[in-house]
Amino acid sequence: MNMSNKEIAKYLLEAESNRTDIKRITLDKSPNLTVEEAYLIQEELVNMKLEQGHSIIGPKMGLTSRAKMVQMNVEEPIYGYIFNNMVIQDGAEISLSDYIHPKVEAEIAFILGKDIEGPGITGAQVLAATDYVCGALEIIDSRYENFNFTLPDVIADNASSSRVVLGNRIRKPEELELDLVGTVLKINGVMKDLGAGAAVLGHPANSVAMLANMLHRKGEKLKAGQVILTGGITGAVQLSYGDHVTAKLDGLGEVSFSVG
Ligand code: 0L1
Ligand code: MG
Repeated sequence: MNMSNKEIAKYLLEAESNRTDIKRITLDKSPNLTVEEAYLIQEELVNMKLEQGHSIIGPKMGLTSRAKMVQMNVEEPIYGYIFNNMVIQDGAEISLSDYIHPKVEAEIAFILGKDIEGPGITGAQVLAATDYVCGALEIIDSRYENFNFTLPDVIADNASSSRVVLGNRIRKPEELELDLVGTVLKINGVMKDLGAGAAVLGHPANSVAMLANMLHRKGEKLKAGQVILTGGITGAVQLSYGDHVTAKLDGLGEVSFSVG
């Protein structure tokens, strides 16, 4: 079945708003989908969300850990977009019925003070352009059955983006060694995973640099004021009814939410 990029984007958006999972689009709808074409579908999806009146908080990076890159057999992470209606207050309760099969991962977010335009951006340039960093919990919720996708599928699906909880403790990036930020993810007091900032491409600033360089390929840049999720320090853990999720990040405090 041949569907246009717009039709596929609409199909993905409907799955998101109806909270129903779908078969990956490379199974039958677009078997030969390339990474480049997948980003065009993502662009349609982003434009549709903008037309619905939502605004972009910032792009995010995904598949930044070595483990996820090996699992997906890719050399390069991917990006997607976080919108204003995806932001959850620290400590809030979410309803499991608003999701398909959500997972959570702990991350570091960057809040930019200056625009960053590739190519050739380095982590040091990113740090100089960053006003603040904070801890974050990202909820990912692939629209595909059983999180079963290929790289182009997940790119088209806005990199599984669903929600984000930003921590209240904001710090200047120079106050911390971000690669050494120890992170513990707990559910109901039980440790589910742990890591350090270096799990994200060696240093979370490298993730933002890579994002700026990737966006340059389509003539875009990172903008002052944007909040950038740099990628999971921990693995992604499945959420269930009654879960109380906390991430503790050294120097960045605690971020939490509950699942009702
Ligand atoms: O934020 C992420 O790393 C998610 C990227 C997409 C892969 C997934 O859904 O696990
Ligand atoms: Mg993530």
